[in-house]
Amino acid sequence: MIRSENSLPVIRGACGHDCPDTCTWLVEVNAGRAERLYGDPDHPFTRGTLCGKVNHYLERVYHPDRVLYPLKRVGPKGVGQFIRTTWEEALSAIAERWKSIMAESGAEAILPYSSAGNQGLIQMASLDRRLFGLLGCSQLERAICGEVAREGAVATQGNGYGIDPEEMVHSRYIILWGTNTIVTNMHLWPVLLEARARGAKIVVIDPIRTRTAEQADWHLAPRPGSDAALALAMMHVLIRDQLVDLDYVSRYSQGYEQLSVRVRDYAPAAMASVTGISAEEIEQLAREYGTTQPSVIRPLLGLEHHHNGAMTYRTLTCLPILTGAWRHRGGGFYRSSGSLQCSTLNMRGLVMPQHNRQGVRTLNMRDLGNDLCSQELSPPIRSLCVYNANPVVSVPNQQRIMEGLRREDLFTVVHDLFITETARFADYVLPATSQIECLDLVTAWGHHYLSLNRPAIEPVGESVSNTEFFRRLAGALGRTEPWLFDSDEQLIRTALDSRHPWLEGITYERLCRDGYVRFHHDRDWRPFVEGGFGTPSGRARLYSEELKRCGHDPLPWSGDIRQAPPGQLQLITGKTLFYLNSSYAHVERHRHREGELFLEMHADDLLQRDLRHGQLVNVSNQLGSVVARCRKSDRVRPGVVWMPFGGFGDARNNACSVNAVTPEEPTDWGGGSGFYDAFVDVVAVGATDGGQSG
Ligand SMILES: Nc1nc2c(c(=O)[nH]1)N[C@H]1C(S)=C(S)[C@@H](COP(=O)(O)OP(=O)(O)OC[C@H]3O[C@@H](n4cnc5c(=O)[nH]c(N)nc54)[C@H](O)[C@@H]3O)O[C@H]1N2
Ligand SMILES: Nc1nc2c(c(=O)[nH]1)N[C@H]1C(S)=C(S)[C@@H](COP(=O)(O)OP(=O)(O)OC[C@H]3O[C@@H](n4cnc5c(=O)[nH]c(N)nc54)[C@H](O)[C@@H]3O)O[C@H]1N2
Ligand SMILES: [Mo]
Repeated sequence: MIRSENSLPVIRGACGHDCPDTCTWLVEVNAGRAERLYGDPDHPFTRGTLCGKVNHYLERVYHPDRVLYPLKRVGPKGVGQFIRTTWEEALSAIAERWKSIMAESGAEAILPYSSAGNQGLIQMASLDRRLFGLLGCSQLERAICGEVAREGAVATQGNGYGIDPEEMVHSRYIILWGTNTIVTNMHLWPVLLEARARGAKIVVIDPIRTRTAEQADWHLAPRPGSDAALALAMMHVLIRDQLVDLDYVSRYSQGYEQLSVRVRDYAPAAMASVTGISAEEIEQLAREYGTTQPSVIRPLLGLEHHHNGAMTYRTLTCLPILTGAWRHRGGGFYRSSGSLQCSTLNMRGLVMPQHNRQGVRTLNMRDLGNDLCSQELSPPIRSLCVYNANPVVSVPNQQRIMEGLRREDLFTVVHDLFITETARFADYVLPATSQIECLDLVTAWGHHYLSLNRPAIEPVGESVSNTEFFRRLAGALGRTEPWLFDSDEQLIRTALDSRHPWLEGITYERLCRDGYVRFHHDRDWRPFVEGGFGTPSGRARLYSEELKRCGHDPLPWSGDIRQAPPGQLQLITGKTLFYLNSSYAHVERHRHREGELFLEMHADDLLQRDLRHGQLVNVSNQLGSVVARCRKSDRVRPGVVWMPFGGFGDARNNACSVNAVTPEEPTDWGGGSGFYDAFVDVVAVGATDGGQSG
C-alpha cells in the first residue's frame, strides 16, 4: 500500500465521469474518511491535473444533499417529497410491483433507462444488462452521445477507429472540428501545444468562438449543420488541384471516380453562402490540409447533434483517405478510443447477451417523452428504472418527459447520488455510491490506458454501487442464476479475459499493483497505414453500396441544411467548464461559478428584437420555453444563439435546461437526435439589470 507523507493510506482510483480524459487519482484516507483527492502525477496522459470539477470531488462525496438512505415518495410527483425507508422495504415493494407488471403486461412494460453517468465498465454495463436481458425488459437504444458519429465513420471506414490521441504530438496540421478541447478534453490540449511547439498549426471549426477557438491559430465559424458542405468543398479543391494521394486512394479505397463527379457541384464559390465561410478561406483550408502532413481531424459532439450528423461524419472521414493522411505517424482521424478499447475486452462475457429474451422491443432514449406519454405503445411503459442518467435535463423535449413522469400509473425507480431533476418524480430513490466507494475497471474514450478504480472508503450511508443494486434486485425478484450475483472482482476478471494481443500481460493483479496500464501495442500504431479498414473488402468506402441499400446517398453529401424560419434563431449548446453534463449543479461551488442560465446573442439579433444585454428573455418554440439571461456576444454569428448545457435550475424547484426547447428529431442514421436543429423565438420577460458579458 502507498502511504502519504503523514503516513495515511493512499488508494489509487480513476474518475468515472463521462469524459474522454479518464484521469487517475490518489485518495488519502484517515480513519475511514477521505481527506484528500488529487491527480496521479505519474499518469502519462492526465499528468496529475484534475479538472475544475473533480478537483473538488470530495465536496460531492460528502455533500449534505447526498441521498444516504432509500427514500419513498410521499408528495405529488415532481415535487420531491420523500420519507426515509429501508432497503428491505424498497426492494420488496419494487419486486412486488415488477412481478405484477410482468404477469399482467409482460416484462417489456418495464424500461431500464441508463446512460454513462458512471462510465466505469462494470458500473455502466454488466449485471444490469444481464438481469434486464434475462427478464425480457424493453431494451434501450443509447445513441445520445457518440453513436451517430461512430455510425457515420463506420459507413466509410467499416469501424469507428482512429489514431491514438497521444500520437497527435506528431501531427503538423490539426483540425478541431466541432469540439471545445480546452473545456471538455483538457488533457489533450498539452499534447496539441507540444505539437504546435514542433511546428503544428491548430485550426478550430466551430460556429462559436469558444475558448479553444480563441487559442487556435485559425478559427473558422461555419453555419451550424453545414460542415459536410465545407468538407465537400475541401474535396473539390483537393481533387481539382491534384492534392490527392492517388496511390493510397487506389490501393485502399473504392468509389474515387464517383466521388470526383460528386464534388464538382461543391466549388468553394458555391459553398461560401451555404457554409458562411468565404471561398478564399475554403481554398486556403483545403490547400493547407492537402499539403501538410501529418494532418489529423479531431471532431466531437458538435457535428453529431444535427439531423444530418451521421452523413457529416461519413463525409469528414473521407478527407484523410483522399490525402493519405493515415500513412503518416500522427495523421488521420481521431474521435474516440471507446470502441477500440471495448473491442479488446470480453464484452460478451460481461453482458452475457446469450441469456437475453429474444424478440424484445427496443426503445430509443431520445424518444423517452413521447414513449412515456404514448397511447399506442403496447405494452405501455408501466415502470421506469433510471440509473447513471438524468434524462429530465439531458434528453430533448423535456416538457414531454416531465409530462410522462407525472403519470400516476407509472412506477419510477431512480438510483443516484442526488435527488436529481429526474429523481424528483420517482416513487423510490435509492442511494448510489460515489466513485471512491466502488470497484471498477475504467476504460477511456480519450486515450489508450485502462485503469483500476479501487474503493478508498466504505459506502457513505446506505448507498450501494450499481452492481450491488442489481444483485439486490435479482435477489428480491427471487432469481437464483449464479451469474446474476458475480462479484465486482469476478466481473473485472471476466472483462480482461479476452486473449486480445493488446491485453497481453494485463491482469487484475497487475492493475492492482500499477493502477493503470497502457494497452500492449507499439507507440507507433497506425490503424490504416496500409488500408486494413473494417469493411469486408478492407477498403474504405468513398462510395457505399451499403448506404444505398439502406436508402441513403451512397456518396458523401451535404444533407439538407436547415435555415431558421423567419424571425427565429438557431439554438446550439456546448458543455460548461464547471458542470459535467447534468451533474455538479447541486454543489454550491460549481453553481456559483457557472452562475445563472444565459443565452449568447449577436448584437444585430438583439437590436432586431429591441432587446438589451442583461435582460431576462424567454426562449421558446412549440416544444416549450426556458428563461435565461441575455448576453450580447460577438462569439456567435447573427442568426445563431448559444446556451450552455447543464441543470441550471434549482433541482429542488424547477428543471431548467436548454432541452426544454430541443427536438427529439431522429438523425439520418445512428439513432441519435438533431438537438441542435432547434429554432427558437426570443422575447423579453423582465427589465435589464446589467449581467456580465460573455
Ligand atoms: N442540449 C444538449 N443536450 C445534451 C448534451 C448537450 O451538449 N446539449 N449532451 C449530451 C451528452 S453528450 C450526454 S453524454 C448526455 C449526458 O446525460 P446524462 O448521462 O443524463 O448526464 P450525467 O450528468 O453525465 O449523468 C447522469 C447521472 O448519473 C449519476 N451517477 C453518477 N455516477 C453514478 C453511479 O455510480 N450510479 C448511479 N446510479 N448514478 C450515477 C449522476 O449523479 C447524474 O445524476 O447529455 C446529452 N444531452
Ligand atoms: N467540462 C466538461 N467537460 C466535458 C463534459 C462536460 O459537461 N463538461 N461532457 C463530456 C461529454 S459527455 C462529452 S460527449 C464531451 C463533448 O465534448 P465537445 O464535443 O468538445 O463538447 P461541446 O462543448 O458540446 O463542443 C461541441 C462544439 O461544437 C460546436 N457546434 C455545434 N454545432 C456545430 C456545427 O454544426 N458545426 C461545428 N463545426 N460545430 C458545432 C459547439 O459550438 C461546441 O463548441 O465532453 C466531455 N467533457
Ligand atoms: Mo457525451
